[in-house]
Amino acid sequence: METSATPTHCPYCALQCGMNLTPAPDGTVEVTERADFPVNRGALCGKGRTAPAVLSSRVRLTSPLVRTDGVLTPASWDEALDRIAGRLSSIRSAHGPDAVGVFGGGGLTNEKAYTLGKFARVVLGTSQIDYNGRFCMSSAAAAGTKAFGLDRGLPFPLEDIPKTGCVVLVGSNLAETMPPALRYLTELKDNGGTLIVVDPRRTRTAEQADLHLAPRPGTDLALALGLLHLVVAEGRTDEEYIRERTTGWEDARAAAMAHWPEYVERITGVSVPELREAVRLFCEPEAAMVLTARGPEQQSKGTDTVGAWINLCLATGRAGRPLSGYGCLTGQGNGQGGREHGQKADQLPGYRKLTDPAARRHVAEVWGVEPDSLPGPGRSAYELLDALGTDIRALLLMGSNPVVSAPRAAHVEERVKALDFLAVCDVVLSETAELADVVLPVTQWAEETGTTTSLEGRVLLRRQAISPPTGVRSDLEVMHELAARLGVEKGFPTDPEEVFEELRRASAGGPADYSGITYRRLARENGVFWPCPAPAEGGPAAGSAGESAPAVPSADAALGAGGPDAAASGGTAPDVHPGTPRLFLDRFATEDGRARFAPVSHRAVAEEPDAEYPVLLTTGRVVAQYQSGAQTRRVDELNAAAPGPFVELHPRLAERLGAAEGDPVAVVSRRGRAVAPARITTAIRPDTVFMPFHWPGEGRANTLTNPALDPTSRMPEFKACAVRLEAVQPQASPA
Ligand SMILES: Nc1nc2c(c(=O)[nH]1)N[C@H]1C(S)=C(S)[C@@H](COP(=O)(O)OP(=O)(O)OC[C@H]3O[C@@H](n4cnc5c(=O)[nH]c(N)nc54)[C@H](O)[C@@H]3O)O[C@H]1N2
Ligand SMILES: Nc1nc2c(c(=O)[nH]1)N[C@H]1C(S)=C(S)[C@@H](COP(=O)(O)OP(=O)(O)OC[C@H]3O[C@@H](n4cnc5c(=O)[nH]c(N)nc54)[C@H](O)[C@@H]3O)O[C@H]1N2
Ligand code: SF4
Ligand SMILES: [Mo]
Repeated sequence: METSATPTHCPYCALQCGMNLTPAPDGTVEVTERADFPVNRGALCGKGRTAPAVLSSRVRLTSPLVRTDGVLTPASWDEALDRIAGRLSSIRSAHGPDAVGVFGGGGLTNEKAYTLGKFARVVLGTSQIDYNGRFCMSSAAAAGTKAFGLDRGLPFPLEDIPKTGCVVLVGSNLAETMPPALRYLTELKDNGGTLIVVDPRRTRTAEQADLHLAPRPGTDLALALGLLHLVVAEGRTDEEYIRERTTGWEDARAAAMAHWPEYVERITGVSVPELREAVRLFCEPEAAMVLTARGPEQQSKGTDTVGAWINLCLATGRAGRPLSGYGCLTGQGNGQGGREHGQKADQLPGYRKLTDPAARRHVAEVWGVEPDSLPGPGRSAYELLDALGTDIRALLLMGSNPVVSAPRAAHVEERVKALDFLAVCDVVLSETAELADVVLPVTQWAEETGTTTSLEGRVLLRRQAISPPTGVRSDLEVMHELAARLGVEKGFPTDPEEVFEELRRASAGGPADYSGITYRRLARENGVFWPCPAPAEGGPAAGSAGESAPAVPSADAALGAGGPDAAASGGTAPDVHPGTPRLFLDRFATEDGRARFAPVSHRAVAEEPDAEYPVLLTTGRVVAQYQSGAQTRRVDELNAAAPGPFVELHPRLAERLGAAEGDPVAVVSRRGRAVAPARITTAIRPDTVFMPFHWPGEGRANTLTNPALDPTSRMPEFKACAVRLEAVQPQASPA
């Protein structure tokens, strides 16, 4: 057997660390350092290092399962596929196409996400498709689109971070959620730059900060407005930039001026001197950045909140300029690409809008269907899950475990159980797959090739390194087989490169234009940043040579061909667009090229604490587990490091409760009750408790969370809901 190392990328988060995989003679796979990939330069976190454990047939599915007499029972592929196609088609005939729903995931490769969106619209004819990315960065995406006319998580590569003057990191615990990226912040400080971290908890990331602001959960909007108020009051605005490059300043300014520092201090708990210090650190250097993650975004006002942080960048001239800007740290492995190519309720490939007639015509032509046959926009993720068992009678689920990860999870679990039919494609028997009528075992990262788009907007080739075990098939094969059984013989290839070739055409001319990217290029270069249009017919792409004007207005001409990695990768052919590492330097992607201020004002969280539920619960992650834990809870080393849920609380709260370290504590919200051991620490605000959401069962954090949705992004309020704490008598251990 071939034992050479294959350069590829991690299956988990959006950093998409490079790694080498080598199959060992005993059937295991060895992960070794891949130093040529510039983003992580060989460094990996524990999850990436242990990822091959999930390839083992000890923990994964290797046979289709069909529910027979109430029990999931091994079955042949034909039996399982026939069952799915039969049920989907009879439910569609009885209740109409929208009675069949599809739920995807931001971990799926671009090829899978694209095919899933096409499958829903072309084969099933349903409008009811959305995905877990709605729970992830949708608020930042909505705010970015409003402000800049385009949403790409980071509009600059990570390598710019150490060179700026100040980074404000809002609600990101990078040290645990993307450990190799911490290096960029360390280098920033080594270079004399400063780091401000905004987090209700003094996290491992906050410990690195020059200034840590610890607002009450759900008050970032007030905080950002208070900072903008001070920027204006202290005369630190960049009037020329505001005049030349933005619109809407008057209204945004008026809204911010209503947020006096003392008022903001009362709302957030961040003192006026701290606010002033933050403004000084942010405004004094020549360049600065604001980066948000799930903290400020997973709120029922996440879009306005991110809008307020963008306002701060715009008012100070810190967007669309070298080493300055606003960025969102996308989360899942393909969180960026997964939101561009059509598994979102309102979207067509290339980040096109499903409601745009020109977009419908373009994509329908690529798909060989009539534009009118494409359904309109459907429900958002939580609304879709909430409709299961009522309007939506059948669901095809690929790449998510909502029974653990969706808000108000006990209700979602009930809705899933109320379905007439559930089919799940997964690599393991997740908690949601356990409820399915048919489970299909699929191939995963190291066993298949595909592309992902990292948090930098860098499209990457994740190469196959080993053969899949017998019994499993790829998601692309599943969709091909189901399409054929549902009467669509063509248009669902199983070869990822063939899918990518079609995706290129479907995305051509759209905001997320991949048409100039090929597998061959990706194999040669260390990723290509979109937009990357194809060369015009019969001539070289404008801008490709570095001396002519870029084809994309926002392309970074200063970088020249090939972007930051051109030297390392040997450069690109002269008739090839170099890709766009840095956006907006010349103009924003709006019609008039100007960025738009958001005229936003603070409002409370959907559920403020009261006498009955006096404490705020916020939720998030720990370094050793990933998401719903479906994959990482199957890895011994990770379980040893993070064996189960816990409730992080301040000593004052613990004392009032009479709870000691490790004692079980019940956390009760209007949605339900969860129990987990106390972890007592002064690193959290005394009015707030924190739970990670990686576990099912008694300690499931999402039993408690509030599905109050942001009106624009439809993001649920994972980061703030009202709870009360109750002491639980520890179970007497048997004598
Ligand atoms: N180990 C690990 N890494 C991961 C993942 C994982 O599950 N495990 N998931 C990946 C994915 S999909 C994502 S989206 C990213 C998420 O990456 P992060 O956004 O870094 O992760 P979270 O822990 O959800 O939230 C970050 C911080 O927000 C803080 N926070 C809570 N409420 C508020 C608030 O109201 N305001 C502010 N400013 N902060 C608040 C929390 O205390 C927490 O420290 O991580 C990716 N990487
Ligand atoms: N309380 C609370 N809840 C949260 C959050 C929070 O901060 N707090 N964060 C939210 C965020 S940001 C996110 S992204 C979601 C994530 O939550 P989920 O959507 O549940 O994400 P995962 O646990 O990654 O689930 C992915 C599933 O797909 C499977 N899988 C992996 N690769 C493939 C593949 O190639 N094909 C197929 N078919 N299956 C595959 C995995 O085994 C796993 O079962 O959770 C959200 N929920
Ligand atoms: S930081 Fe993210 S991409 Fe890198 S090894 Fe860890 S999980 Fe994988
Ligand atoms: Mo996420």
